Amino acid sequence: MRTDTGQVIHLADYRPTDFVLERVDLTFELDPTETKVEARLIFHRRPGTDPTAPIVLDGDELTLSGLLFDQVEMDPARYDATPESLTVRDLPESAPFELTITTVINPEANTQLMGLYRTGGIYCTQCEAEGFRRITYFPDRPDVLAPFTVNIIADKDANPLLLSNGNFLGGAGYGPGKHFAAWFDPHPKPSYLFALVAGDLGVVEDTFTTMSGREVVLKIYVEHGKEPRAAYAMDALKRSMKWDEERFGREYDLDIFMIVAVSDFNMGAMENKGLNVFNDKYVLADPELATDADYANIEAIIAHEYFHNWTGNRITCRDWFQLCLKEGLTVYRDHEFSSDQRSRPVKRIAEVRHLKSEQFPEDGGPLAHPVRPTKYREINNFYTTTVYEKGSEVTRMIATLLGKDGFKKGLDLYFDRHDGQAVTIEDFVKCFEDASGRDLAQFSLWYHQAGTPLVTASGSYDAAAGSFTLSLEQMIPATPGQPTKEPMHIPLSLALFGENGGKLEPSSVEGAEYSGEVLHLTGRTQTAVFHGIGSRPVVSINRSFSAPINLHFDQSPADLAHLARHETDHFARWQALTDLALPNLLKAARDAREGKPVICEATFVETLLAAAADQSLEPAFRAQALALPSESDIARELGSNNDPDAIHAGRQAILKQIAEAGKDVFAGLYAAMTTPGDFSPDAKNAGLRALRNTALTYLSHAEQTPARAKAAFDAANNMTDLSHALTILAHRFPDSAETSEALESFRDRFAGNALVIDKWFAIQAGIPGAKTLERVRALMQNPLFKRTNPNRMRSLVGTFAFANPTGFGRADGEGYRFLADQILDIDGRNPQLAARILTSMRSWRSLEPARADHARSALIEIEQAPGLSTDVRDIVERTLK
Ligand code: 0A1
Ligand code: ZN
Repeated sequence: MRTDTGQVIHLADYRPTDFVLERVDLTFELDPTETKVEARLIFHRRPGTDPTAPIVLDGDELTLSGLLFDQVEMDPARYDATPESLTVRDLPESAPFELTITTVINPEANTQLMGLYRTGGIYCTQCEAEGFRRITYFPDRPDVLAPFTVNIIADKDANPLLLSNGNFLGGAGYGPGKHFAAWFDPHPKPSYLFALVAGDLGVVEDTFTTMSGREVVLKIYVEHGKEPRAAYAMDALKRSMKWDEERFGREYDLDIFMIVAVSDFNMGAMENKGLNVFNDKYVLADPELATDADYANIEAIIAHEYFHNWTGNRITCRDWFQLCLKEGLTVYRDHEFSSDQRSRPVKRIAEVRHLKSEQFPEDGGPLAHPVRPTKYREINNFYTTTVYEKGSEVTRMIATLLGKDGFKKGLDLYFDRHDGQAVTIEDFVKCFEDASGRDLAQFSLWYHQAGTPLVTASGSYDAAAGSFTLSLEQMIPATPGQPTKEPMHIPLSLALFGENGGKLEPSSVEGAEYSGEVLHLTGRTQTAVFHGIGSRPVVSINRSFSAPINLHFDQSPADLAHLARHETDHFARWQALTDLALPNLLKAARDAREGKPVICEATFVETLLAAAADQSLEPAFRAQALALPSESDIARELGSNNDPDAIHAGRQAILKQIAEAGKDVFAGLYAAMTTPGDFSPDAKNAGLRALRNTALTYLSHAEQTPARAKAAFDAANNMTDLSHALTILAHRFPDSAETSEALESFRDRFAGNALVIDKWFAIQAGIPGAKTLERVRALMQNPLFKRTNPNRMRSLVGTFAFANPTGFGRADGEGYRFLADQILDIDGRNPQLAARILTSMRSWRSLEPARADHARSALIEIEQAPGLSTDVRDIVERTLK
């Protein structure tokens, strides 16, 4: 394991390599513990650079077993090899030369899951960001691109499949019991996109005919016997390929596209050229085993990785500071895809919920960083919701500023201008400036300034003048390393609604650019006057969440209720309902803390129940409206001195009051929202299930007994309904006989299915209350628990730390101490996973003083432990700062 060197990498230090890599030829002789890797690399010195400079290649835990220079053994005086680097001197001034580097690596011992490793009996690689240097010495950085030839030699019986990037060149027997295969990828690529997979897997095959009429073979590899469960992923892949052609004119560029599903994977999936490797959680689905959320995730991630072929692979990042160049853009593209495939407003609500619950706390805490950071200690720690989700929001704002066609023109220019290159955010933004003529200099601050802007709005109506004045102010909070901020360009989608619910169109607007229903806030303060407004308007600001900001706008419950009924943008209706809910939930938390009774305001309950019963609204929308802000949303809004128990108690009391007031509505929905015919995972049917299950949750609050949930559990014929019923039982009635029985029957029925057993662990890890820690400890002793499997770790330890504020945050601090022990244990095997789970501590400073003290002690315990990885040291030190 790489332990911390304290080295910080700065964007300002970027310079191109001294040597240009022309070609890569790799030969792998696979063996579980001693794999031999021979890398033949052809370089020439970059013209104009120091003619005496040595070449320095990256390594990570490597030992050199051989080095040839132009096929002749190299004089040891000319090179130095350490586990971290290979330096070669006295190289030709301009002529190309070849280095042949031999290393021997141990895939079986690779528990970090970076580089070449073993999972479920197969060989697999993960090279982003810096995993390739664990395979061979290499200029392991994204701006070094070359065509790769890959030869794989392995035992034939154990590894009938030998896969790598690009197109298949050929294969044959190779001595007794062995065979080989050769692959060639003509598209120059950086090392992080390299992949190799070998082993024995089942396959699902299909084809796709591209818009220019080429036939592409599609293959999804899964464990034998699981082939039928890859059908949905295959369908999602074909829809993604078609959509990218139609929406963005992007055609696939190899003869074959392969996906391999593996069970041990640190992240969701990886876009290696022509050979995507997936966490099997995001490939495998059938109604009995996968929830509607699983189906939606599979569709989104299949699309995401496929879309990377153009945004990431054909055009890649110059350096890792530019990560949002590929990730923000590709998330934006997968969001658009899912919006087109499903319901746009419902998808937008889900995106914003995710952004607020994951990215806003990051941006408001010690781990805040710009979308395009300027320094890092460990790049693995920058695969964050800020880079991905806020990066996507920034891309979305460019589309809002330029309009759909303007955005498409800019993106076309980007593809034309930069195909085959490794570029920067500045190059990307320039394409949109050049295509539209719009100056994006101020807008670019979104890439450089961290922190969620707070926009405060207030309005006044002048009936005599027929004008409405809106005063706006923006404030961007200080974040680590950025004490002061410049005002940003914030595009606010905005509309005015009249008393009868219709839209009011202003005759003119003074004081701010307002076009296409977008108001451009560019000053620190700004006053916009809307003329020609005949009656007092109800204003809707930041419709569709056009900008990722916090908005403070003091609107009356009556005005919010008006928007919840009349807004034409359904996202904004949901926002109005949320804005009605929040003050109730905040007050409930305060009242619960002081032992006062919790009382819910009437307009809110009436408006919410009216939306729930409104048949003109999509069921999926109604389910989202009824799912109140979460406990961590409430904590974030409260901001400081948080007591998770009071937040929980207050929220539960509000849920109960809504449930009691709406008992008939919920009983009606529960009866009516049935899905006809065979199971279908489409958005419409998923919406019916979501609303029915939400009704069930409220009914269980009204009835206060597990009976109805248990009956739903017994009757369920799909995983969505089954796991929802089990969650109600476990979270609401943890000590009931019904719950024990359901948990046991679920475990027995699915013991052989890892992905479903992950749900069983996660549901229990999420049970509110102080007692859950003991349950989690006991579950770690369960024979089904597997420490080395990242999905299993995330389902138990991750869910407990990220999604159980009262359990993890129990008053005596035992939850935090437990986490410290787990982090140190995980860090010894898999630093990336340890660091990610540790980010669950990012909001510790907003806890009430006693809990904050416990949290700090646990963090210090981690910080002081010997031999920490760079990953964990970086997170723990930033979290404590
Ligand atoms: N580029 C991938 C994410 C990814 C990053 C690092 C990894 O290392 C374990 C794996 C995957 C994506 O955006 O999907
Ligand atoms: Zn990605």
